[in-house]
Amino acid sequence: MRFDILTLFPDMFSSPLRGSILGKAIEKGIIQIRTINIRDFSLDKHQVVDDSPYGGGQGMVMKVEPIARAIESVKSQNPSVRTIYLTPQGKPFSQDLARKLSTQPHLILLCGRYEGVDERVRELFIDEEISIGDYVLTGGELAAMVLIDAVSRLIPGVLGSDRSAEEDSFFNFLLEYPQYTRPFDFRGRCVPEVLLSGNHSAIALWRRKEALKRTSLKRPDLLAKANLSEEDKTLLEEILRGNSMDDCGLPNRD
Ligand code: 4FV
Repeated sequence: MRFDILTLFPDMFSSPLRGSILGKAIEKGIIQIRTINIRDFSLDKHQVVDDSPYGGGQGMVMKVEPIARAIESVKSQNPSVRTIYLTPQGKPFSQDLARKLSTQPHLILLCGRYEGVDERVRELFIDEEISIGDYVLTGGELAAMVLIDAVSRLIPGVLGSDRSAEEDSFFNFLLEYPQYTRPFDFRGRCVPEVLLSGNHSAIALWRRKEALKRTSLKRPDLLAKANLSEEDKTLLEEILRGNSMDDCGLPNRD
């Protein structure tokens, strides 16, 4: 998968995308990331890329021409590339949307700055607007990195085993079950015995129950979207009846 990132700050992408899993995926050629400096497409002798808003008001607006040329420079190589604009006005980013985007071979990510882009950029060039959350950033770059990270790890070969993406939180709209590793007992807090039982069906049941419990406590809104089996519904009733102890005989903290 290829990402062409249109930005005024290409250096912001150097380290975050070079470390760890994404860095290896880039080395393996599974994903390609290219940053394109919008300023390079300004024909203005001072390479101006922003201007004051018509009608007055705060801040500056990104000019349409440099962005248009930058997008068309990519489209001249691949006319079918989809262009995404990261903006608070966009569709809320989600695991589901990440999964959909991970099927695309090539994406342009437009990172806004200042008060945003001239409206004609939207009208003429943007296929999809995506927001990473209801708050205002200084620029779309961090949002683009979030999107690249969440999408890339769903591409086969990026994560150690593709199975791990299937066990993600939100994979089927449930939060992930509690994870434990050594030591067994930390300051009197023990690892649930079932996890050491070797009984895989009992472990799977415990994990399912914990995922349901956690989701019903922390994100009940997700339960409505989760495709719950009949067994899940029975487990949920048990959970809502609320009678479970932890393995040190202590009442469950959560
Ligand atoms: C944003 C978000 C975001 C708005 C003004 C950039 C900033 C500045 N992008 N999800 N939330 N963008 O706050 O994607 O141009």
